Amino acid sequence: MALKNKYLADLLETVKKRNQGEPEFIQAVTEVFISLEPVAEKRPDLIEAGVFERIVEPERQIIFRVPWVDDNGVTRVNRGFRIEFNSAIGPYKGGLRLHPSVYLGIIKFLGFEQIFKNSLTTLPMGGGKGGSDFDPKGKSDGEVMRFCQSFMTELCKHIGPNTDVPAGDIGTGGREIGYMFGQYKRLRNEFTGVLTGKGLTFGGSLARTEATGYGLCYYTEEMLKANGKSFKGQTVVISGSGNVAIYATQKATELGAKVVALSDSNGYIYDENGIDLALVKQLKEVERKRIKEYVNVHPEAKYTEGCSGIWTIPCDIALPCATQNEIDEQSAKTLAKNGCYAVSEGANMPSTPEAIDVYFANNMLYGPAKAANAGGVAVSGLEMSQNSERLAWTFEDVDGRLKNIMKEIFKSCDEAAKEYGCEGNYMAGANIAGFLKVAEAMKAQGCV
Ligand code: NDP
Ligand code: 2IT
Repeated sequence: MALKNKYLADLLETVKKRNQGEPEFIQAVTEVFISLEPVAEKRPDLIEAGVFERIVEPERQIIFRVPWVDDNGVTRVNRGFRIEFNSAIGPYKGGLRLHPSVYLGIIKFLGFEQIFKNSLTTLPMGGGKGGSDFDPKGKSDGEVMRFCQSFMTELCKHIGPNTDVPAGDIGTGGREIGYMFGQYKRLRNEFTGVLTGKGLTFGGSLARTEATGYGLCYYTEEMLKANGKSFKGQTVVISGSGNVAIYATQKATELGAKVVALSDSNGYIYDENGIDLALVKQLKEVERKRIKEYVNVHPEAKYTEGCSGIWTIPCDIALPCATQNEIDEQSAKTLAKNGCYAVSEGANMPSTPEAIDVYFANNMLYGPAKAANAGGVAVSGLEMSQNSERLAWTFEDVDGRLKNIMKEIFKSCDEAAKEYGCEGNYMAGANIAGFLKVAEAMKAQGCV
């Protein structure tokens, strides 16, 4: 799809020139600009206030060296990033990704999307993202700890509970957040809610671990309900087998669905009896093993090498929960051909633009990442509130608030889509609703 609005088309050209070699960032901006065309037509005041130009330029980009010593005494060097993208509605907020594929373009696309996602949660959080090309896979606990301590030694100069509050993402879970929190506290001599996703004994929130996967299912259930459907009795395929995938599997199953497949970057398992989640948790959360080990316990299940084949499994609902661009045009066509009628995104930007076109061409329900996976950062926002009042809420309290937030997010997407003439297009609805709140704040605060 090409941009028709001349102002946005020209601005997109500038963004492309300024951010060469960062295709994921350009992809994210292009999608948002396409959605915002009716807003640009209706709101010349926002163009006059330079909101569009300003929102695509990060407020601050920090890139730093992360030296650490491995178990053999060898010095290793990684690159660290923190993109403080937008603070119009609150302190920068967003996760830290630790994966060898990390470079500036990945962190910028994630930080850009985080602005709109955080706005949709209704909580006061700006957009940010960070990470490193460090690969925690195959590293000892000691190596991971030394990396995290070195990473935080630089990062601590830029973050704070009222400035910038990082959290987890791919490769960054409870272990990594614990090491980073310990180092921040030691360097600053401050016990504050500077990170979210902390352990429950030092300021973490109940239900944060479950939040993204649960929230994805709450959002998806709302979307299904609005279209006369539900998870009950449906066959679901979920990619990934990390934090988001595991708790999406749990909640979808609780809501009456049968989840038949999970994956990792090496391959996927298909278990037509429904995934044995206790086993997956043991393998992935405790033993840090590969998903193929599943078939050692369940020989009736099938393991296939290569992760993209998972989209050839017939299903009613697909929940991509691994990584960006994991569903391409061909996979989307296969899903549609096999009768899949809904795709809802736990991962960030898991569908290529061509795949999204296929969803719309086939009248599939499409839950876009910014809205559908906002439950994780929403509960991070609730963790910040608990840290500020030095209290810990119950699981039921946090989970109840999460459910309400996800319902409200669906409602905002649905209503914005209707108001701007694209009913049923929740991607446009999410981009418009998320953008407008930030844009009003940017306009009100003047040219900063
Ligand atoms: P984890 O590190 O816990 O799990 C990631 C999963 O995705 C693993 O199964 C991993 O397989 C797989 N994966 C990662 N990279 C690739 C790749 N390049 N190709 C194929 N598979 C891959 O991360 P999360 O579950 O936290 O994150 C998953 C997605 O959800 C990401 O897109 C993240 O940005 C998004 N997200 C996470 C939130 C959170 O709160 N954690 C909140 C909102 C979105 P392997 O082990 O082989 O690498
Ligand atoms: O992509 C995301 O929203 C996250 N990785 C969670 C961010 C957070 O601050 O909890």
